[in-house]
Amino acid sequence: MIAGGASLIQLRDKLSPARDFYDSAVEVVAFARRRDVKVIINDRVDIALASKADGVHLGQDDLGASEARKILGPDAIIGVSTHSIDQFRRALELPVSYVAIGPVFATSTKHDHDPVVGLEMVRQARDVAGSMPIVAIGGIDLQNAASVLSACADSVAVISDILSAPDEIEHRVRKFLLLKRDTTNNVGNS
Ligand code: TZP
Ligand code: MG
Repeated sequence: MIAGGASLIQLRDKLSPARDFYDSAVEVVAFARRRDVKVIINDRVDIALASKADGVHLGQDDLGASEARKILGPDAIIGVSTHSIDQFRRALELPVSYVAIGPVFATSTKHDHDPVVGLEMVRQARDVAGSMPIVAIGGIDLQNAASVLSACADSVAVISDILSAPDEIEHRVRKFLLLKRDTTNNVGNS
């Protein structure tokens, strides 16, 4: 992913015991930092702190963003997932660095996910977000990413598309970034 140009990578591990997740985090953070790439840890503020990661990504049932901010400090990247426009609005009041919204499309990566929110909710989120960066997540692939970026998400968070062809991860990440560049140029020109 780094070779393809990713600049912010989330380490997600729902299965490993904490000490194994921590070991992976230490390794990933060291590798990424040497390449000037930021790493955030999914769900776990304790592992983010202990591994000196750049931040944490919080779900609705994880430790709250205010508590995470107190623990990780003012420079940490703290993001929160939201699944409705009400949750999104509430997240805007929190000390977060970005707000994620999803699942935008159907996904099989997260089995307990909330109902699909669709592109319309990404547009609604943009209307209320001000300068808060919006990360769209859930079922985003190279075919539909342009529509998500055109709905004015700032970023897309992608798992299955880039894992669908393990030999092509670098190539696919680069294609996502080209889509982002092209869409941003089009939006800027219109
Ligand atoms: N939260 C909402 S959808 C999702 C998460 C973590 C999974 C996104 O993965 P994929 O494979 O890109 O749909
Ligand atoms: Mg989570």
